Amino acid sequence: MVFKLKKEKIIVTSALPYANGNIHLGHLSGAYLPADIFVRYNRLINSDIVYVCGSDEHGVPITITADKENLTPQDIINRYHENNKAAFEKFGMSFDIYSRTSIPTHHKTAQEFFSSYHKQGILSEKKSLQFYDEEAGMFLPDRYVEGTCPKCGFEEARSDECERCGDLYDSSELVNPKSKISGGSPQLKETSHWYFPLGKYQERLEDYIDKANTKFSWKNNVLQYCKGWFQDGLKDRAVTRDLDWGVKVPLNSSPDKVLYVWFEAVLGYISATKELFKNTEKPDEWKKYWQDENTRYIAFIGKDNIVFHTIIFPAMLMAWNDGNDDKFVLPENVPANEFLNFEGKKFSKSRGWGIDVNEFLEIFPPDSLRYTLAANAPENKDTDFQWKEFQAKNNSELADILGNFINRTFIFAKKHFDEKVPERGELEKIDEDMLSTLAEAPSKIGKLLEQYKVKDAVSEMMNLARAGNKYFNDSEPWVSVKTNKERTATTVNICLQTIFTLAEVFAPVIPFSSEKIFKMLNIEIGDWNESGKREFKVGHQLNKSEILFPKIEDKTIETEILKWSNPATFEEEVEEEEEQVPEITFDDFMKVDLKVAKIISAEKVPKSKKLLKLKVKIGKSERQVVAGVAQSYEPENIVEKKVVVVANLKPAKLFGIESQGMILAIEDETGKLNIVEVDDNLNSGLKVR
Ligand code: B3M
Ligand code: ZN
Repeated sequence: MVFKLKKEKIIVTSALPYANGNIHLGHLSGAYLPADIFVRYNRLINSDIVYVCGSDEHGVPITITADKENLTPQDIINRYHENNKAAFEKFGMSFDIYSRTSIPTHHKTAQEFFSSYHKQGILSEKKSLQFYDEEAGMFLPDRYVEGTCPKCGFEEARSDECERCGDLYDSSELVNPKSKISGGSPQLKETSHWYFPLGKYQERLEDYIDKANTKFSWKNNVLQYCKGWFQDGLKDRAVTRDLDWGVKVPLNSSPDKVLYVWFEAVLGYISATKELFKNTEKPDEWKKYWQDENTRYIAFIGKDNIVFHTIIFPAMLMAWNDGNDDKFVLPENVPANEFLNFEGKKFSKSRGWGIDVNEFLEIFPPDSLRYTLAANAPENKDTDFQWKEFQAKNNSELADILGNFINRTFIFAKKHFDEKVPERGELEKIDEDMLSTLAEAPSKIGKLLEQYKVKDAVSEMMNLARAGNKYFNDSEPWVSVKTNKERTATTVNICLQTIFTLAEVFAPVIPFSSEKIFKMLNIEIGDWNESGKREFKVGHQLNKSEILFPKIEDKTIETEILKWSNPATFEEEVEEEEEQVPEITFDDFMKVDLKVAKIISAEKVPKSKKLLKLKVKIGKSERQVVAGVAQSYEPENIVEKKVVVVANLKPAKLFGIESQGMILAIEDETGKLNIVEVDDNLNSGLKVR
């Protein structure tokens, strides 16, 4: 097919997976499949689009995996880069390039950015004390140090924060520090790092997000997340590390330092695009996709990567743009997804709870997985992958609706029309209705895809197949064939047209099957905008049909369930998950004394990010309550609110402050706490039950 490309250009990126483990279904459904569907659709509407991705190959986890296995980091990244590349390919990811951050093009690109900032005088060098592991010969990132909390004695406290009592302290106060890498006792040692002044960009970032949102409607989960960061205030970020694995800091004065992995990983999108064009006739072509103001940049990620793509990367690009003539575009949208869980629990690479994509695709066809994940995409909330549902999506939707419609049409065409497209007779209302449904479907589905509403788009696609089946049933060709063959011809003709349109609109989601359908129809995929209107010539020869979606047997699913649900592999995980909430009796419930209270004063608790010290009035009495809502409310915005308190909770000390009760709040999907508010005309002291 030859398309005339549109003028506007699009660059699409998906998060670069770390090359220290295999990707799992959760990754696919968050940052990869939605992007691939968007890209495939755009190619069909003639967009001039480039889609890049690759492995993120630096960072401490990779060196640790290497040490554990007695291999070099290079061995580790080679293994996982190849595994993941193969998995993506089997799954039908249509990257223009799957690059990697260990290549020279990437190192050079990242160093250029650092050097530009350094030259512009943006970066500052600051000294600090950090734990150094003599045995391992390295400075330890915070999460690799553990010790006893100076406050409460908790033995698994982190280097500057205790998970149990919430205290924040100086690393030098940690008692008995231990290195998680060597097990030895690390010493504090002075080091210096380069800092990027993120705070200075806050205003411009807020303005950028505001404008981008107004124009391109960002997802609410993404906006809320950014708002939280802005509320806390952006701070300087260290962009170098004391490590020997990574992109070297391009300064003679910092020979043993590398760039912080996140700082360079996001630049991997740019280096991947450079690499794509490197050995072509136009090696500078990458610039068109990054530095042309008519280029649209869309970054697909999972929710854990939001800050890096909406705040840090845009700030880095702004800083580059301030000092250089060739200016980069900023993301027009970052449609981050929530998480896909696996049978109710979080996927976890390290704990073996998940499904390896390569292995999965040895047993099941990629399109069945693509369809299931797309229909169940975690667009606005976490969703769950369940084996039984996967089987049902394949058997009752792909096979019974789409496959069955195609199959029965082909059987009729073969038996009664010699495998050729028959001529339509006079159209009846039912035919005209079906034809107009066909004509409308592609633009309706296209609009949804343009708004990143994959789930809704997929449901419209299947609805079109449902409409096809209904048309077939209502037309009763098995009756007309005996009495009025012209009617049968019309029905079969329109059913074949429907299959044609189905193959086109389903192409972004189930590309392998779509290709097979086009082969059966003996025609090529065309321009999406023509789809639903392009008509077969009368007498067009069809090819042999084949079964597109074999059913998945119970037996097969049971085996998989057993294989992936080995309790030993997720025991640890279970502990972390929500416990099964035990039933309580009415009397148990009545023991909780819930009262309406009015907040009369609020202040921040020094040194704590989470706590507010509140005074509340319950009837005539006053109480002090320490509440963990500081990340959701400013003290001045919470005063005067009428709330619900647990009034008979045993007093406890938090950060040394006594708390005499608890305020009810709702934790939303983003972890934000929303206080349960009571209508203002209800008096404080009233009982809640
Ligand atoms: N490698 C984290 C992850 O795999 C990180 C993404 C980088 S995107 C530039 O989730
Ligand atoms: Zn503690």
